[in-house]
Amino acid sequence: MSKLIVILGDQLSPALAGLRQAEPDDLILLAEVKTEARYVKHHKHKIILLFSAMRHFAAALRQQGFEVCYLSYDEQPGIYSMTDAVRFALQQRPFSQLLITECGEYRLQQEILSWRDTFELPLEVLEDDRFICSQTMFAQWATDRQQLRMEFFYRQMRRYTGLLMDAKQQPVGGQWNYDKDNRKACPPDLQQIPPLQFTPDAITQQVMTLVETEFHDHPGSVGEFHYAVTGKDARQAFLHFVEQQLANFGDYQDAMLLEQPFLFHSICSMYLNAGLLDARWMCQKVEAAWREQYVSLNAAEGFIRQIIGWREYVRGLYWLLMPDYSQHNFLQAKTPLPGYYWHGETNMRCMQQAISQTLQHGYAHHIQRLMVTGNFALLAGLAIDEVTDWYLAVYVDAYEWVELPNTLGMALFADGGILASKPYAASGAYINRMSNYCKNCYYQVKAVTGAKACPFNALYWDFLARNESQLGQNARMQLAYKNWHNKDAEQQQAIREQAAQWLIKLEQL
Ligand code: FAD
Ligand code: DLZ
Ligand code: SF4
Repeated sequence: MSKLIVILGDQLSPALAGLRQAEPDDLILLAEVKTEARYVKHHKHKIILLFSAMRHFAAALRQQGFEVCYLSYDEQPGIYSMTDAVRFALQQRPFSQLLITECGEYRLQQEILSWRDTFELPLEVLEDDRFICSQTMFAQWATDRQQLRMEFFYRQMRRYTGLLMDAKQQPVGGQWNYDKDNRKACPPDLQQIPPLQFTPDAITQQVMTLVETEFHDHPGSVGEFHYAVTGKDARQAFLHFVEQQLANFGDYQDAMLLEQPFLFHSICSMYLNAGLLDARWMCQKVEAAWREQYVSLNAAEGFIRQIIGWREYVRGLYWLLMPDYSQHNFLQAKTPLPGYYWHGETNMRCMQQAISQTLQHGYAHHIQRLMVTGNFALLAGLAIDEVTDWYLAVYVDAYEWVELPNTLGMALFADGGILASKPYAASGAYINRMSNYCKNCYYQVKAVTGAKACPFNALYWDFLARNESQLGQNARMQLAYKNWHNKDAEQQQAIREQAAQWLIKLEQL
């Protein structure tokens, strides 16, 4: 008898474990459902990308001769959840087995596991081997370690994949990590080559109309959608990055420039996370670009570290520690999220830039997410659940397995140091060093107190003072605390009063 094979919206990979088991008499199910489309207010571009990519993927499967049951959002009343979609498909004919590949989010995984009781059918959940490190392999790596630092995981992944390794199994160039070369500010006149854009085809246009009607109150605007929706186009976008931007990726990885939303980043997480790109293939292309002397080692290593290091590491951590991980709030952060996170209207130029491009493109690069919006949330003590919901909603690449460790762990230090050895807290000086935002800001980056002082400054010192009982013993915070204690009592009081003012008028900054 045939199998019912379920493919989720972020599993659009021809080599998916579930699809490798597909036989001619099986039925493949893809479903656009309300529970997935509405569990946060996903950015409109995310819904367009996924629904259109799902429809293109289903069409390609049919062309290969597979039988596909595709449930589109507006054509199947009564189907709200993946469970409803499976129930509908099971009514089509008898099946011997229900098959799915591991899903990306704990929330949905619980729903899937409940199918064992809901449906009288054996359920097989296959390992998602699109990730290089399985959940079991990560758990083995984590066993008996006092600290789960990314850098050591990354070295293991370099050995395991052989990427950027020499014949003696040593890192090429003699170092594992060239991060110190990747922190240059970007000259504003350096030529920017934009990421590849795609004109929406008929399928995408249909989805755009649907999203305009059904999701009009979600962030973003339908009209500006130009992302790839097929594996072929996503690969073309990535190769464009390798040819045009990768050479500068390393040097300017942490830089930010006014009105330059993409700089030299790949803009590929949204494709990779949906399954349109393959992580191993991407890393091989980048390694080849270095071996052919097309790009420097710090660029190639910097990129590969993000994929086989950070990306695999946060996924491993997520599955190792969920569901408890989402409950952490080490610094007891509970201030409500100010409205400008949702509309971008603030006098803080850095926040205005990071948020407005996020709302426009569903994209901001890592340093904008970490050191602008994330840093501000950390310093102001914004409520963890509101901040994590915001990050999950506004980015096209957002799925909880990658968003939660990055937000709760890296940006907010809410896990108390499981992911990061110290909080990524910084004053305006850091943003000024890495961008040209401050020159164009209403606030003065060098001032700590006063009506026009940069709010990041007093909030930074106040963050240290406020959290000294939790952070004061952290070895990597000693210099920061020494600087704070070097200030006299009067200075400290003025700074803390200023911070209190900012927190009172947080909505008006
Ligand atoms: P590039 O700068 O070109 O980097 C290349 C690739 O490396 C990315 O496409 C991505 O796949 C991977 N990568 C880089 N850094 C990380 C990281 N820290 N964790 C995981 N993968 C990484 N990334 C997501 O994919 N989804 C999210 O929901 C997400 N939320 C984030 C929230 C916060 C608070 C922070 C600080 C980071 C978050 N990131 C998230 C990580 C990172 O910011 C994005 O992956 C990156 O900005 C995507 O842009 P890009 O494709 O141009 O990346
Ligand atoms: C994000 C998303 C959205 C918006 N819609 C759907 C959908 O309608 N059907 C579907 O199968 N998947 C969707 N997804 C992706 C899922 O939310 C994702 O598979 C899980 O969160 C696990 O990562
Ligand atoms: Fe941001 Fe402060 Fe710089 Fe303004 S001065 S852009 S608020 S860091």
